[in-house]
Amino acid sequence: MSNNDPDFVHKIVLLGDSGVGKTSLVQRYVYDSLSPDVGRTIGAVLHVKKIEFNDVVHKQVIWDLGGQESFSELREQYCANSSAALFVFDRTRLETFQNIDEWLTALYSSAGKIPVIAVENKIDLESVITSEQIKGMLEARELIHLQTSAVENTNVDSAFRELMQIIVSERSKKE
Ligand SMILES: Nc1nc2c(ncn2[C@@H]2O[C@H](COP(=O)(O)OP(=O)(O)OP(=O)(O)O)[C@@H](O)[C@H]2O)c(=O)[nH]1
Ligand SMILES: [Mg+2]
Repeated sequence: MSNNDPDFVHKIVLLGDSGVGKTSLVQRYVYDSLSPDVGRTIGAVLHVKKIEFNDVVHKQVIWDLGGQESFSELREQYCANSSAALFVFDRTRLETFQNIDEWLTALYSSAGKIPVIAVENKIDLESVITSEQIKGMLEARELIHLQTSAVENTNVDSAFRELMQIIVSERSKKE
């Protein structure tokens, strides 16, 4: 196997309401760029990134789902066979956080109870959600919480790396 052939392939899915910044986070992470006018994602878009992690090459197949309600029937199909997910919410819109169970239900019903990181995006802007609200909701659902800004490129790589770390440790538990 050449150095560039992946040893492992993981499907990662990005979930969350329309406009929370899923596409912006993926653009940052995969292409190291940001276009302010990406537009709403229609259906879902697939991206691929290879990363080296603990001296092993991992291929991340990243599904960026369109958050609009009209795509809700497709969600479960897109979530099938995922290894892990990022649930993204926008700290300037409370409802994007309150809709968490709608997203988790769709995810878990098709992929099983896979690891999820809750990503509080747009930390370059003022928040309307209290840290108590976030803590309460996420602790009850046993989700890790990370804060990102796709615009300022804060923590974006770390979010995907942390997810890889979880995937790898879950895999080793099963072996
Ligand atoms: N200030 C700020 N704006 C952001 C950030 N991330 C994304 N945005 C902006 O939020 C808007 C929506 O971002 P998208 O990445 O298209 O959101 P999405 O979640 O992919 O939306 P759908 O494809 O409709 O589900 C865009 O105008 C982005 O530039 C951020 O971290 N900070
Ligand atoms: Mg999008």
